[in-house]
Amino acid sequence: MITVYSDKHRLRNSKTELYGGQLVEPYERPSRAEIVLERVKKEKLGEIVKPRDFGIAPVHALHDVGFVEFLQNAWEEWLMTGYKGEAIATCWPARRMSNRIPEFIEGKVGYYSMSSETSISKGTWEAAYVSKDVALTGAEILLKKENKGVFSLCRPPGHHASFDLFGGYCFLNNAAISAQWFIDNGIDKVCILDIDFHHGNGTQDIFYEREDVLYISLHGHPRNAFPHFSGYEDETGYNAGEGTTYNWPMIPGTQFGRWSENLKESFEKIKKFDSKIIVVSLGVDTFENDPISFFKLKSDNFISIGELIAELEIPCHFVMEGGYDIDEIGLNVVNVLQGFEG
Ligand code: SP5
Ligand code: ZN
Repeated sequence: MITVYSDKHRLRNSKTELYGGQLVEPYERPSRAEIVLERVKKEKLGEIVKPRDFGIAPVHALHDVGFVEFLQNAWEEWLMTGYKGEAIATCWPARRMSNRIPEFIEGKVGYYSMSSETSISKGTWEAAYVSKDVALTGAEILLKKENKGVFSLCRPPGHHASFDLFGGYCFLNNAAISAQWFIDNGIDKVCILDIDFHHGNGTQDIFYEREDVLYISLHGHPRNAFPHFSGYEDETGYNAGEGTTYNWPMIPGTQFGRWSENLKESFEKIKKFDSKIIVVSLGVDTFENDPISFFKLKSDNFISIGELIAELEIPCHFVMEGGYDIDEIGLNVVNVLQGFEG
């Protein structure tokens, strides 16, 4: 399987994450991608290719122009205030408040974010920009070369990023941008299968009213898990998109038995929808040792996940999302890909 990778992900190297009331070293750190890449090489998964520049148009196809401009300028604007730390949101348009866009950067950071653990720092935009090129290059390879599967080693991740919101370590929604690219290149229906531990609120939101993109997510129940305000079972789509969103929230301690039952059930939805391509939002934070999550999947289970997905016999674009146990992230990710290849 071809892996798309750029070392420009290192430009996303924020020093702070707001976690449990402290500023800690971010869980979403550069070594994550390095270790996955090492494993890809060690296991001789296949060729490693660099992304090409697809420009900004595919970003504007799904994200708000003002939001994109904000991401581009946020760090410079934050520096100009004289603040000593990284850009962290502290104030939001919460219930019954005004939705007008503020002028001052502190207000804009709140306006354009869905959570505050994710700091914006120097290089964040540049890395996010290349991450979407990694996803788009992977999409192009899958379509043009008629591969059965391609792996886009995106970093930073994307599935929490919505039309005009960043957060959850995400800035641009790589999986969504890739799905839209498939649609724009002649694939009339695309399924996004999100197996990251967290609900992909951004992806769901972007396609919530669309009938051409099926969004399916297996994740920690929002009662207990981030992003807390999205991912309930009764979120099923709206208007034309009614019935094209499926959520499988699961309780703390969930093991592979229950998890894989839900995966198999989601396959029935995928078969019915009959899409020609699946974008897999591939997070391995479902792993038992993940430091911020609460499922109990074991490393071998990730092989089974790949094998199960392969049974669908639909070309898959694997897009890297979360996974924070640095020691085993390479093993777990490549297990999925090798399981898929059989
Ligand atoms: C892409 C992705 O996986 N993003 C995840 C962002 C999670 N951010 C908030 C984490 C809060 C974790 N609280 C965990 C409590 C564990 N004891
Ligand atoms: Zn996650």
